[in-house]
Amino acid sequence: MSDKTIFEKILSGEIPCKPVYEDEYTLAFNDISPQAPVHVLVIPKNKIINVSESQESDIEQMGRILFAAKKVAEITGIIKSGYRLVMNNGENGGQTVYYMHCHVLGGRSLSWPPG
Ligand code: DGP
Repeated sequence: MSDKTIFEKILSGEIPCKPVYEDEYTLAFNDISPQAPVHVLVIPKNKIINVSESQESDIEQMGRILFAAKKVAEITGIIKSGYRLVMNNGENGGQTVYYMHCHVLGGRSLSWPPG
């Protein structure tokens, strides 16, 4: 039985996806269940489970995720209007896929605080 997460299957090409943005370190693609007009996920190409499990050696990779999120905001046209970056972490944080991902949400006014 495979214990690969869905995002590892996307990275390996096992599950097809149309990238919104891709570089040497990251891949960004539309969320399957969009919560806003723009809802893109940015994942690192090297596995990190979440912020809690991250190591000092992951620092550059995590910075790359944020920079890729900015690229996604440019590509999707929300860079000027504003957007939200979310990283759900662990059970109470609402993380369902245990492979680090940054939600890029925009295209409408987002409320605060989150539920
Ligand atoms: P989180 O709750 O933060 O772990 O978010 C996981 C997100 O992943 C959730 O918004 C739905 C999305 N997702 C789950 N499975 C798939 C998939 O197969 N394809 C895509 N594109 N997104 C997925």
